[in-house]
Amino acid sequence: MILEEISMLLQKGKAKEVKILVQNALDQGFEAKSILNEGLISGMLVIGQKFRNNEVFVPEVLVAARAMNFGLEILRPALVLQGNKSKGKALICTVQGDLHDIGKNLVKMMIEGKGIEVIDLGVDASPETVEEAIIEHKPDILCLSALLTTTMMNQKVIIKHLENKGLRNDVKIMVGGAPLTEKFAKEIGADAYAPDAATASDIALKLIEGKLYV
Ligand code: B1M
Repeated sequence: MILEEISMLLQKGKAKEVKILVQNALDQGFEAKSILNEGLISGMLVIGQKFRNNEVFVPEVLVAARAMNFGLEILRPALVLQGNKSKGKALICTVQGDLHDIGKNLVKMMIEGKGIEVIDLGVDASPETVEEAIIEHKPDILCLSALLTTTMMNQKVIIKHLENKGLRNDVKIMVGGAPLTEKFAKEIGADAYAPDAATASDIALKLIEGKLYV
C-alpha cells in the first residue's frame, strides 16, 4: 500500500518520488499523522537500524533524511493549523555540535500546529546564539533538541550559560531528543522533557499557559 511505498522510497532516498506519493496519499484521504508515522518515520527507523548495523552509511542516511524533509514539507500544511492568532512564542534549535534536524523540524511543526509562533535557530546552536535570540525575540519557551550522547550535555551548557547571564528565569525550557530521559532533563535543570513531537507540542502549550508546574 501507499504508506509502505513511501517508507521504501524514503529508504532509497528518492526525495522527489516521496514528495509525490505523500501528496497522493493526502489526496486519497490518508490522515497526515498516518502518513508521518507509517510512511516517513517508519522508513527512517529502518534506515536508523541499518546504520547501527553498518548495513548503510552516512551518504545513504543523508539522502534518506533529505527525502524525509521533502515529505515533511508536503505534510506541513496538514500538520499545522493555519490562521490561528499566536498563543505565544517559542525558540527552537538543535544544540552545538549536533547537526540532526529532522526531529527538531517535526517538533517545530507540531508546536506551530498549536498556534504558537516558532523561531528556528537551526542546528549547531551555541549558548551565545541562544542568549542573543532570547534577548532579541523574548520567547516564552526555549526548546532544545539533541540526538547524540556526546551533545546532550550541551543542553546543560546552554541552561548554565543562561543562568550566568541572568536570563534563565525569562523562559521555560523544554528538552528532548532520542538519547534523553525525564531524569536527565531534571538533572540538567530543564523545566520539561518530551519524548516525541506530539507530546512536545502539548507540553509547550501547557508551559505557555502556565498549566505545567515545575
Ligand atoms: Co546520525 N546518529 N550521526 N545522522 N542519525 C543517530 C542519532 C544514531 C543513533 C545512529 C546510530 O548509531 N544508530 C547515532 C547516535 C549514537 C549516540 O550518540 N549514542 C548517530 C551518529 C553516531 C551520527 C554521526 C556521529 C555519524 C558519523 O559521522 N560517524 C554523525 C554526527 C553528526 C553531527 O550531528 N555532528 C551523524 C550524522 C547523521 C546524518 C547527517 C547523516 C543524518 C542527519 C540528517 C539530518 O538530521 N538532517 C543522521 C541521521 C538521519 C540519523 C538517524 C538515522 C535518524 C535520526 C532521525 O532523524 N530520526 C539516527 C538513528 C535513529 O535515531 N534511529 C542517527 C527521526 C526523527 C523523527 O526522530 O530525531 O529522534 P528524532 O526526534 C524525535 C524524538 O527524539 C523527539 O521528537 C522527535 C519526533 O517524535 N525529539 C524531541 C527530538 N527533539 C526533540 C525536542 C523536544 C522534544 C522532543 O523538545 C525540545
